[in-house]
Amino acid sequence: MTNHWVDIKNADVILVMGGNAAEAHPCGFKWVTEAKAHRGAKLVVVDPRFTRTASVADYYVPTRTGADIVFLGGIINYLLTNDKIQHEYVRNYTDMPFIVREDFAFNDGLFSGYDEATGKYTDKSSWNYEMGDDGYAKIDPTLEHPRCVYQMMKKHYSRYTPEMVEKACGVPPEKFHKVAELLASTAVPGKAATILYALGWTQHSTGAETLRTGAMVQLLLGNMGIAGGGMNALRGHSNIQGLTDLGLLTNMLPGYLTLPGEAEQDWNAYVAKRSLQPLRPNQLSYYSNSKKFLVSFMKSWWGDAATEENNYAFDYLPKLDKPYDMMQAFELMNQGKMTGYICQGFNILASAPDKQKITDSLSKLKFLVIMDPLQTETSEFWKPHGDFHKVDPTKIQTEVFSLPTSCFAEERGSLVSSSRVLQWHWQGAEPPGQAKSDLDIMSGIFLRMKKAYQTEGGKFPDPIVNLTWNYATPHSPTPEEIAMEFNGKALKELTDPKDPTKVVLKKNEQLAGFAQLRDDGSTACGCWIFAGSWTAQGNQMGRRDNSDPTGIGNTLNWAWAWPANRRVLYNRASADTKGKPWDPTRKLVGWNGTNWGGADVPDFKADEPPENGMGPFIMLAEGVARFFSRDAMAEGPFPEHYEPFESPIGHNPMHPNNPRAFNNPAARMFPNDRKKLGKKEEYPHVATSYRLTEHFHYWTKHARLNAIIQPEQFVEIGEELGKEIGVVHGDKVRVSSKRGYIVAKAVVTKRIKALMIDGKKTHQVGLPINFGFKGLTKPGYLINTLTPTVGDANSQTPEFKSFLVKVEKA
Ligand SMILES: Nc1nc2c(c(=O)[nH]1)N[C@H]1C(S)=C(S)[C@@H](COP(=O)(O)OP(=O)(O)OC[C@H]3O[C@@H](n4cnc5c(=O)[nH]c(N)nc54)[C@H](O)[C@@H]3O)O[C@H]1N2
Ligand SMILES: Nc1nc2c(c(=O)[nH]1)N[C@H]1C(S)=C(S)[C@@H](COP(=O)(O)OP(=O)(O)OC[C@H]3O[C@@H](n4cnc5c(=O)[nH]c(N)nc54)[C@H](O)[C@@H]3O)O[C@H]1N2
Ligand SMILES: [Mo]
Repeated sequence: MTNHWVDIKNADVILVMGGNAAEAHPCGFKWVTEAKAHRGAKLVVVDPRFTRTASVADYYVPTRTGADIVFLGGIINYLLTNDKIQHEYVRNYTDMPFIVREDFAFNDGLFSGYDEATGKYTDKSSWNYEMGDDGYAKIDPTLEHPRCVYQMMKKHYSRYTPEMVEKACGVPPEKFHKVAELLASTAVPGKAATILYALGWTQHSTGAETLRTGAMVQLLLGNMGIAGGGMNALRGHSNIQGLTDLGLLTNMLPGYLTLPGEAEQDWNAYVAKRSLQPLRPNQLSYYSNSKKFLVSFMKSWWGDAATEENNYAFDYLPKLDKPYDMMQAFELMNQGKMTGYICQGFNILASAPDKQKITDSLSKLKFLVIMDPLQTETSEFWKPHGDFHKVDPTKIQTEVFSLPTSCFAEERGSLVSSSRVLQWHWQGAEPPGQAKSDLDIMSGIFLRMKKAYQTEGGKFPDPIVNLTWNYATPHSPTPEEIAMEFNGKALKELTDPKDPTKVVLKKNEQLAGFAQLRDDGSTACGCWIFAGSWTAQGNQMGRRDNSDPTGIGNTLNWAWAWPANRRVLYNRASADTKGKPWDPTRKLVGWNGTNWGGADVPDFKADEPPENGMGPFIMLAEGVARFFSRDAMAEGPFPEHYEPFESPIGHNPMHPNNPRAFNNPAARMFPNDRKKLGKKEEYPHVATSYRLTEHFHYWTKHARLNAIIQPEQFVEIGEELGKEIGVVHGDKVRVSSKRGYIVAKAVVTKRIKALMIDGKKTHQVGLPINFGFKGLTKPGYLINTLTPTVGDANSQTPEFKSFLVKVEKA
């Protein structure tokens, strides 16, 4: 979240689109209720299904899954055409005045740089601004230049008309206009809208661009960086925010630093590429400090073995030939190129797309390690479970090792919430039987690996044998030791660069924050954005003072938020160019003549006078927010609609005559998976998948009470579809896709209505994900038997929310 849970209470308009917060985030959803009750906020829900969130909405709009860029692009068009934008904000705080290169082009769904032969973008050089001789990007403050971002954006989104929204989404113009007007009411300073989203936006081949389109709407309205505003990703597992923060994605390092690619063998070039220099005069471009973050991270991992002479052990970092996301891993496994797989807290047979592919792939391994408190579908992938899971164990040689782990409530440590708040928790119970914590198991594996490398050698033992491991009990590090390591410390006495007589930190003293990081190897820090979470004053994550002097809900002494305990990102943008809050009743920060301050930690240089013209988006080289994302995204600088890989239309309604622009040209798709895509003629119904509030994925079905309240798999279909196929409530239906079929009970409901898509009546089908063949619920099929292996172009998130099926009476 750019903002945080409690801050939702400050919103005047709340758009829940691409998520179902009342059921998937019931605790956080109370802040929506607060905003409605105490501010009279309006809640708008746009979802293919009438959910429990929709049931308390002021306005609900059913839409087709996989077409939200058309809807949001329509909103952008509406705001620009009707001039419902916050002028002073967009002029000063966004890239609207920037001039785009002359060779940048967009033609019938494809951007310049597209290579006809490969069907890919091979040259992104034109996706950039025009640069001046002074080394800065050119701008036109009058916004009249035909190639300034404002004019380019107006042109790009002029095609996103209410008629197109109706055609692609099945949303009639009057409903669309109602949503547009409600959002537009917040274009004035002093009004705020927030957007809450989750998987209904991310789990598409165009997921990341959908979020960007939402962010563009928020920027036009001046809703970024203000109380009650923002782009708020409601995250999943209790610590999934912590997972990304710590860089546990295969191409990442802690703190959103990125691993080098294969071509990046040169340390200085690698650092330079990540140390973005300002694109406009007087801008901060905070990533120009990247070397401090990187060197301190490598000192944390490799200690004395990381020296200036060996580029702080840069050679130890893997150089990626490609991202090794889950789909890539299973593709390689499927090709027989992988020997072993460690599945830690991951029930992949249940949770990944195309169960058959996962089964075939796991069957080709030599060994599979399961670290889980439970016996899962994955740990038993080799065992037949009737019609639900057909395998022949005599043909599977994979050896499965089950290492029972404890569960979060049986350990202490920190969890990072969607609000970016690191909150310490304490152990509630002892783990049962032989269960060990993940920390102990991983340490055991590491120490044995290290010993093997030390005694037997190997191709490149250095990164393993030189890894820092200074824990009091090496086979059982404490969560406190790990947390202190992430915060970081001084490796020698540090003095103030401006006044060498002044000692900033003593040797081995914990860092107070990332501003103290050095690029000369004198600081160590496991995750730069966590610096400040465990200081010389102790564990900041364990703080429990909920006082809130301004009433805005920031509670700066409750636990600790990254970065720098800041609760609302980009909060400099909550004040005008002179530093006066747009809305004094919801002041976050303001300029008092000598510094910035208020109810939040300023996201800005605290003593930077407003007249110097520094932009509020200090993490970007522009200093301002981007509508034009340059080459940051895989499929182009402006979000464009592409159809899901299985589409009920069969072409892109925005580019009916260009088959190349049917689907996202940059999406993750392997050739063998392409053969397993279905067509609308055979699979006429649009399916989406979602979770039930009564279960958490695939594990609460092992708990009796949860199994009692939601005992078995069902399929949600609309009344009209029920009639068409002769199915009444409680009948069994067979749902098939090109990948397989499931059989389950039908819930025939008014909650899903047929929509008119491209002039044709189209039925949508809802598939709850929480069931399977292990646990106390009625044994059944895994719904990922049906889903295709297609991934988003930037995040590689699977297209779980939009695919084609056929529903029949079983
Ligand atoms: N009780 C419970 N809570 C959970 C979980 C759980 O299993 N159980 N899981 C957690 C996890 S890991 C996650 S990631 C989050 C997920 O949180 P959510 O994303 O809120 O959960 P989903 O149920 O997947 O809901 C997605 C919603 O998006 C809608 N949708 C589908 N396609 C589209 C589309 O194209 N456009 C729009 N506008 N809407 C669409 C669906 O109909 C559905 O209502 O929930 C977390 N919370
Ligand atoms: N079709 C479809 N598929 C989906 C989704 C969808 O919306 N539609 N949603 C996707 C999403 S967002 C998610 S997050 C995934 C979820 O997919 P998974 O993460 O695979 O599902 P979980 O059941 O949450 O699995 C977590 C496992 O961790 C174990 N566990 C719990 N605590 C601990 C611990 O402390 N240590 C260890 N080692 N294990 C522990 C649990 O017992 C459980 O077996 O599913 C994805 N799959
Ligand atoms: Mo998730």
